[in-house]
Amino acid sequence: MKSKFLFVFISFILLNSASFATDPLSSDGDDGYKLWLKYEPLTDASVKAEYLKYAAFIGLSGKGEIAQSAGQELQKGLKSLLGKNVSVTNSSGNKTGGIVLKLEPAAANNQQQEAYRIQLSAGNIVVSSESESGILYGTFALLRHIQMQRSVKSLSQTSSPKVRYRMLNHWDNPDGSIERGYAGSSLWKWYELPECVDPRYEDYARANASLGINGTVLNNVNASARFMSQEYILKVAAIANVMRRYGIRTYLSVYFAAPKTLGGLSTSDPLDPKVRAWWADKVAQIYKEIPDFGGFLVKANSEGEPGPQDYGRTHADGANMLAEAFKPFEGIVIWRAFVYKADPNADRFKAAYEEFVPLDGKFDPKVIVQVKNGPIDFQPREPFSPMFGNMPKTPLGMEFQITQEYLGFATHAVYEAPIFKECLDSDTYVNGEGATVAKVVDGSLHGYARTLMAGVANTGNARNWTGHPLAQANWYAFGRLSWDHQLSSEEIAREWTELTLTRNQKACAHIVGLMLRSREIYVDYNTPLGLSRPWMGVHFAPEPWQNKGSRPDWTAVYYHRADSVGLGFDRTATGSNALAQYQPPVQAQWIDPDKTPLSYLLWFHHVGWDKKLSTGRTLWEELCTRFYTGADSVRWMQQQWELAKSNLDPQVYTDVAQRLKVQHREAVWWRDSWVLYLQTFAKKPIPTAFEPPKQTLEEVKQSVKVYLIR
Ligand code: GCW
Repeated sequence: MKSKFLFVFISFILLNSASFATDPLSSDGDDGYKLWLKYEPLTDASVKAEYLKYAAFIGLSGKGEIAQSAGQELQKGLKSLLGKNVSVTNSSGNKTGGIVLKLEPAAANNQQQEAYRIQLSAGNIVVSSESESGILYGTFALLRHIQMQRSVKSLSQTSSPKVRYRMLNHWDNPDGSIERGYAGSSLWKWYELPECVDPRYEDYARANASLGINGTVLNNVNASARFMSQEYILKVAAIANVMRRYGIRTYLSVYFAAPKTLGGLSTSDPLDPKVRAWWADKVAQIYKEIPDFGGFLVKANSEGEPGPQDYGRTHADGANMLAEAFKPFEGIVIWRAFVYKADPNADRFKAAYEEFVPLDGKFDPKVIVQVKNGPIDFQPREPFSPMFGNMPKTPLGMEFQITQEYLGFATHAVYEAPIFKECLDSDTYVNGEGATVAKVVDGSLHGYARTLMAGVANTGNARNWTGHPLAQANWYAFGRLSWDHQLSSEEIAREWTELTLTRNQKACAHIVGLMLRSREIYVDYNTPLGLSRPWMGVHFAPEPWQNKGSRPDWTAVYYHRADSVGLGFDRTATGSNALAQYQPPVQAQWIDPDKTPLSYLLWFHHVGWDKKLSTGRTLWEELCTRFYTGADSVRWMQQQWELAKSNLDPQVYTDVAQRLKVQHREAVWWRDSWVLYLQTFAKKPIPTAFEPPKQTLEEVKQSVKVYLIR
């Protein structure tokens, strides 16, 4: 009796300590920590039986640490999915009935080292690749297939990444805060590093590797020079040691004036030999500690950050100086194109193009210029940046924003894959039809050797990583698209939902439907018909009336241009002529207000309040219709969520249900602010189909004021 009790007690301790190893603060129910890597036991008996036939062993041919991670992950996954402890062996010999992870010699015709193949061969499931990273990606793909209870029969696949550098950009500060972060504080515990290595770093790496992400920039682009000190390089090295095991290279954002502020030089002029020597030494010092260091990300001469222009030099001078420092190493320099000058008469839309396009061909081959998807700044809907396609001699990387800076922070459900896809699928018409932004970014249009897709991370130390449980899908979608931009938003939503929330097909359909419509719903109540930036400061409270700022383009009225005549920014030849930055066929889509798709209308035209639109309604009526149906549609989202309830974990169900209530309240807030404010120009009644706002403009303004009090 006594010994039985002891056995039960010891098992209890072991079980709990085992789960603590990866799950340091687990609570009752699904707290979201495991993301899409839950590996919940298979419930379909016939599928389970199929895989059990291949569960005799895991044969691992790679000896490096990435291959070891693949073996471990597979073992862990199978244990939970099939309930079987499968041992890992180094040589599978002629054995059958197992899963073989096989490193293949590099084939001459295959450039894509990270590609993988999964097939049934000689009685085994074989995952093969030329690289250990490829094996790891193939292993995650196999686990995804099993998790989704797909049959062995549909297992065969080959896959290769379309873009070489697939990375997250963290806007994390050394004090633990995150710029535009809504899921708690930074994952990186700088004050505890390098001695304390949080087990969570490994789970972060697993999650990224499962999507094919192979790089991470740990710190904010508004960078601190602190990261260039030996003390911090050692801290970074401790994180890099974890990332390396999952094929992820570590990068840093750099402060351009570090030679002065940290190095004590009298200048940071990129053409000064002492400055060049300082950076060369710095890079060498980093490689001593981090042999696979990825490179630098730089925000220069943007929003007050220092840069080469402080010394009369160009972006290319600055980037090339850093590239020179990386010459002896594999690392690269990623130079951001997010710049806009303080010219009150200028159109900010045009700024990045004007500064960068003339520099085409002047950058060192080690430099990639990283461009935000749209010309302004991560708005809920923007036309694609006109830079794409217009710098054929310079690799242009894509910068998407995963964190929901302009998309309702952590209280609004907005599935972002459609935003990413909309940009990637846009045709630049450079050299004719079919020249999509995706083809610029994946290098196929201009033959770029180095290609990049970056996403500004939405992670933080919230237990579920992203604050809003559905925001995990945005991290997931970014990663999947950075690997293969041809996947559809729907496929990705389905995968994520099945892996993360429920395998029940009906419930899945409700959730996927909600996700797919969520972005348009948000746009409708937030910035319909091509409106943008109705906010300053915190980037969330609705302030379309905001007209005072230290620069004209730091006011809301600069963007929407509401007046007694109408609404919208004229970017045709009668206005700023930003449209001229696009190829003629693109201009043709947007030049005529009668033909411009409604979703882009106010981006390019100042439209009269009474103008009849293609819907048969006037501009004013259409605006009201969008604001009202948008806000009402959040109710529809609530219903869809409710319909999935019985198939959801109660903790996740409640969390999302509560956030949807906030979303509805805030959607009404947005609607009322806009409608009441625009009414002061349009001077028209709200169409009778809609109930007029319950509050006055003054009351809404007051509530925004309260929201913004520090
Ligand atoms: O969107 C703006 C943000 C800033 C950010 C900047 C940038 C990191 O409001 O917080 O700074 O863009 O991308 O550099």
